[in-house]
Amino acid sequence: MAAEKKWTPPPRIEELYKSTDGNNFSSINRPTAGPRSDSLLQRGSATLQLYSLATPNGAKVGILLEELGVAYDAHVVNIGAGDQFTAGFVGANPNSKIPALIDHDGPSHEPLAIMESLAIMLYLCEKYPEKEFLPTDVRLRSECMQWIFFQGAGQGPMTGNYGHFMVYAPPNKLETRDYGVARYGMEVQKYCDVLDRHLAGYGDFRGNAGMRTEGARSFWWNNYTVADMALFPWARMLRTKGYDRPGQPRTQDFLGFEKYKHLNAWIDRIEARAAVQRGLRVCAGSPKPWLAQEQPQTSRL
Ligand SMILES: N[C@@H](CCC(=O)N[C@@H](CS)C(=O)NCC(=O)O)C(=O)O
Repeated sequence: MAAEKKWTPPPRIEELYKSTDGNNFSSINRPTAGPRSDSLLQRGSATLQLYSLATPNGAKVGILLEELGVAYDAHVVNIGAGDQFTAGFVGANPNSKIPALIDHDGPSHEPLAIMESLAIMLYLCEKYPEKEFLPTDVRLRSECMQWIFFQGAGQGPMTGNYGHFMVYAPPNKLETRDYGVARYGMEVQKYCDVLDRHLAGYGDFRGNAGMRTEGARSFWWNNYTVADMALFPWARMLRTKGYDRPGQPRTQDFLGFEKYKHLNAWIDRIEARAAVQRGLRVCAGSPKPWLAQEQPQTSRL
């Protein structure tokens, strides 16, 4: 029997870069940070300036701003065209990823730039506490923060990586795609099950794992909070057409998304909110923004 070929990495990772050719983002991906052009950010008249795109990470902030009903200007950052690498955007987010927010009336009335969608959301919830989207009670706040971290460290990246291997990875990398889709798709199913079980009423945050202690929850704690707004866009992504491509099964069928009954009902409830519908359209520069070639637009909301 022939010995199985062993994978041996080259001495340095740079020798492998070529093998990423053909993925949708390979032309803009680099291992270094910093600006690639001198362009500065556009600025509107509101104190809050949002630089974003209608992806799930962008939608989180768009939804919260609409739910808060505060004034802001929203600027489309076309990540397919490399707008995230301008000097202006890098000044707001050294990691060159949407969304970024600049509050020109930040602490001590000084401008404050914020990167990371969840950090932006927590900042806005604290700046505008009237709607009580971030619980102040210590127990509820801790529960809320756990789900916020769960979202940012797990649900979002895992779903994004699943999407990468499902639709953006090079079409000829068959084994790599199978592996990536299986690995991240299984994780995504697990995350969906965690969410579904929470909404079904399992878990009481007193350590009674698996015990169904309450009835089904309408929102994350029956009250609608920042955790709902954070978790919603990536969960919804799996039942929209975002990862559907001709000749491939629909992602919702592929992952068996209909079996997450409580999760689906929760998505329906959130989708029904007018502010959420508006939030999903914030910075929607094109139906497939990552493929768009047009110049950035500025929209006054
Ligand atoms: N953890 C970040 C992730 C942001 C993120 O991944 N943004 C993507 C679009 S959804 C992006 O800007 N990608 C462009 C790039 O990586 O060059 C957040 O939640 O803000």
